[in-house]
Amino acid sequence: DERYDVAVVGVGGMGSAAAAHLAERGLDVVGIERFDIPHAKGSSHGVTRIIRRAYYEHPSYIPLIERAYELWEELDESSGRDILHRTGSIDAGAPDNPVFEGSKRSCEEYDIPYEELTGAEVNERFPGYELPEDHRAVYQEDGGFLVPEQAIVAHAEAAQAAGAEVRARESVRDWAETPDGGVRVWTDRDTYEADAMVLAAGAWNYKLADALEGLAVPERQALAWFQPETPSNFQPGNHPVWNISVPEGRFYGFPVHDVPGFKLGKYHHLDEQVNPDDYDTDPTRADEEVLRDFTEKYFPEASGPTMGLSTCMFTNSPDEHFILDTLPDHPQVAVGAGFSGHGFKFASVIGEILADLAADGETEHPIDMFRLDRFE
Ligand code: PYC
Repeated sequence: DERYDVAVVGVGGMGSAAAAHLAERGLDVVGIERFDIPHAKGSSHGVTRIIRRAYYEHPSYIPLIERAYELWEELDESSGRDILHRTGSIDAGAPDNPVFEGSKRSCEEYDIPYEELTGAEVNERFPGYELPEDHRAVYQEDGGFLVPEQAIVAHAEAAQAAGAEVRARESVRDWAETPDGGVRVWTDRDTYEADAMVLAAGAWNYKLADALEGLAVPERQALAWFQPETPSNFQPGNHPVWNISVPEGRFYGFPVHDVPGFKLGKYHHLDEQVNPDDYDTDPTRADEEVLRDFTEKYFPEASGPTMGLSTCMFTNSPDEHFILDTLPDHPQVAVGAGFSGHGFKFASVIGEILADLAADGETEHPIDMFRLDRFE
């Protein structure tokens, strides 16, 4: 049997990027995906994903998001697909909330151009928003959205064009280290051997690595698309993507793109931890109500009839920061996990990091904050 340089398990947001980076370095790659490429059963479907540069979660993400932007631009160009859309971003909330404060801190620390606005100023400048007037907001012009399904296709096609073998509808059952320090991967169709492996199985990662048990926990999420009553206020040119912290929780949303309706969601929607192989994927009236109540209050012009509902998963780490590392007992296995609902925008650079870790065991990207040993 052929021995590959690297087996990539999961060809979704992260795995497709890793496969592309590895293959483009001239390595022999097999990518294995249990569903379709792309599919709607994990964490990378639903037409739009926010990208924002004024990263409120922590300034350590800024060098990574800068590189992610560069790589998205390259992919957009090389694939001819419309992947990256700039709309500007709003990070807002009551005066000392962490979304506004964190976003401003990251901009200050990394000299990112931004504007500080009150809620009243946001509402005036971007009709459709109805933030409380005393809210504080960071507006950052590079924010926008990615089209995740197109990004996955572009990365998978780039991997294939560089010689990678990509296989869908094939489920990894197990893997083990080989006596010579490689890996053997058993699927429901075949067996593969490789020198190294990338684990990028999203919500399924914890089932494939004991070291991730309790550290990459899937959570059910819901999304809604509501028809705006003033459509022009919710077009990409007029409506920045947003993250907003209010007493009801932390929410995010988008202008209308590709499918009808203004899309929004709530972080940690109903706090439901799930088994990705067995949970209620059908959206419910309760899911819808949380999102409609928020919309009626903060974006009332967008609270028309429901256009669509969907569910997806976050995979949460204990501190909601990413997990990027090699496995403690298996240095030939690179893992990207626990993206905690804010990973997709980084997929382009995470592919590069996972490729570095699988091919060289190390990376020049600053990932100290994302290592597994922080949980010891
Ligand atoms: O990171 O902005 C974000 C985001 C939006 C929805 C989930 N995460």
